[in-house]
Amino acid sequence: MATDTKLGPDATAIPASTGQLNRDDRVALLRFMLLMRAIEERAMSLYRQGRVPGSFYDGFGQEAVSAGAAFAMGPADRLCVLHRDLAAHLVRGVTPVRIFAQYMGRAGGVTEGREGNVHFGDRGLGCVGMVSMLPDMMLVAAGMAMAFRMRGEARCALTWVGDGATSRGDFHEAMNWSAVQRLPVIFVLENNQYAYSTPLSLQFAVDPVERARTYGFPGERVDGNDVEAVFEATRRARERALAASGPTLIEAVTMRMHGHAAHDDMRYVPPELLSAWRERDPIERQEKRLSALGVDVEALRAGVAREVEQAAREALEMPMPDPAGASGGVFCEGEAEPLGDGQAPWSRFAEVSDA
Ligand SMILES: Cc1ncc(C[n+]2csc(CCOP(=O)(O)OP(=O)(O)O)c2C)c(N)n1
Ligand SMILES: [Mg+2]
Repeated sequence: MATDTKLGPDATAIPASTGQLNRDDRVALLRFMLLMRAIEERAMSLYRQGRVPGSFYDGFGQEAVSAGAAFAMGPADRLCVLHRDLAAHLVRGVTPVRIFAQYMGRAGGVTEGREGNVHFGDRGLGCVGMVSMLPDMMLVAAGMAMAFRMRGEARCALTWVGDGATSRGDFHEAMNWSAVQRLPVIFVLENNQYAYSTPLSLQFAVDPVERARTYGFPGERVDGNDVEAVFEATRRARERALAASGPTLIEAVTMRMHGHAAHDDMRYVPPELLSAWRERDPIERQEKRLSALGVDVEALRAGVAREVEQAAREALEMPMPDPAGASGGVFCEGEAEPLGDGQAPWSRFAEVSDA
């Protein structure tokens, strides 16, 4: 992964834009974004054919936010992945075929057919399935971070949160509690200019980075369409978290280039706004960077297209789940993890607050 990587033979040709990413990492970031886009485009056509039930949500134009942030996290960290963050699942190792199977409600999907939408996460790969109520994943992430601290583990939790969700009460509770407890948690605010049809101007009067500061921890705004910038900001936030310096809010500024979901024609978005953002497409930007380094971007694209088509075909061949297994995987089977050192939780909280 991205940390502690060895520089490859062409390292001298790589501009020192990040200091942390080698050539392979940078290609990997592009590949995850290409995969996300190709999977979502194919899944959208499956939705239109009636093969994906319910609705369909995508993150077209926002690929850098999930790819860059997830890439900066370590294997033991935990990620709460939202509805426009498909690349995060891919970075953690969920295969495209499992994702197609998930959308189509097949037995081979991540939830084994119990859910046919975006509320999924493979815990074995460090992803927690999305709670639909927004932004409750912030509280889940804060809770996990608190558990890591109580057990004395060097791990942190990250969640994405939409701009619209920042106006909910739970957002403020999560921000405040994380600050007071100096939790090892990272909030990546995916500012895509809209919450359904509500524009930013109707959402908040104080900018989100300022809000973080007023709660007592740093907020950093980054270009959310620059995958390497998102990676860098997340890497720094993770270092803070692991150094027991507490939470960070990263505001990744981007644009929702499609409707809220497949049913939404987004007539309420001014066309000139969309065309301005089209010029800043995160994939094209990373492709330009890598082409300048001699990477064969066309070959990469073609490989991704083949892989995605193959995955879609395989998923279409998969059976539907056995209804008899519907209630499986709902409750914890096996023992819960112990706290670790036998200390009463509240004494540990007191220590943290005094630190
Ligand atoms: C508490 C709550 N209210 C309403 C919804 C329905 N809903 C799902 S996504 C969404 C828009 C959220 O906007 P934002 O937070 O900006 O995220 P985006 O969809 O733009 O990524 C809404 C209203 C919900 N999931 N949870
Ligand atoms: Mg939004």
